[in-house]
Amino acid sequence: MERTEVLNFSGIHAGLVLLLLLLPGQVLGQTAGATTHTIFMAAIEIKGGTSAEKLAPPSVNPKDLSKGYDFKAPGQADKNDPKRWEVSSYMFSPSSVAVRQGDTVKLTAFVVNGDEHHVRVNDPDGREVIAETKWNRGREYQLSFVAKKLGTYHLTCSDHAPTMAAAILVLPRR
Ligand SMILES: [Cu+2]
Repeated sequence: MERTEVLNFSGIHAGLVLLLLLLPGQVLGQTAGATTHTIFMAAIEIKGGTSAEKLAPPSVNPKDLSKGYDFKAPGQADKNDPKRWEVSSYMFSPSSVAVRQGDTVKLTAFVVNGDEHHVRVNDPDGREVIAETKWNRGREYQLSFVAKKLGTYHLTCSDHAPTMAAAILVLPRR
């Protein structure tokens, strides 16, 4: 009987200790300070192609839709296969990431495709240019900023606009 009471007391005690240990963690989780997000991004080019025998080339030249698209008509794509046509598109991968307001975005970008990309990062209301620089193939670049404003920070490449772009979505802190 006495032993059971001791056990019960210990059980309550252990529960209290556990609660005290967990509570600050939960409170901290809700009001935690800003963190740093290390994001690895690559500038890439995706390609596709087929034969005009299988599918007619597009009636609208993809180059007219975006500077980031390329189109090689039958005869241009492959001299040994005059019916082949090809398309390609430059992009950032990943093309969207989410952080919370006040967090630091530490972007590391590696250029796999394209010799040159003139990139720019704009804040959500377009008032502030966070960065404006040139990225070359085979090089890795670092870009760091604090996501002060809610909304979407835009990373764009003027050489392959408007489709070579990435969005850094800034959510409110909980
Ligand atoms: Cu580009």
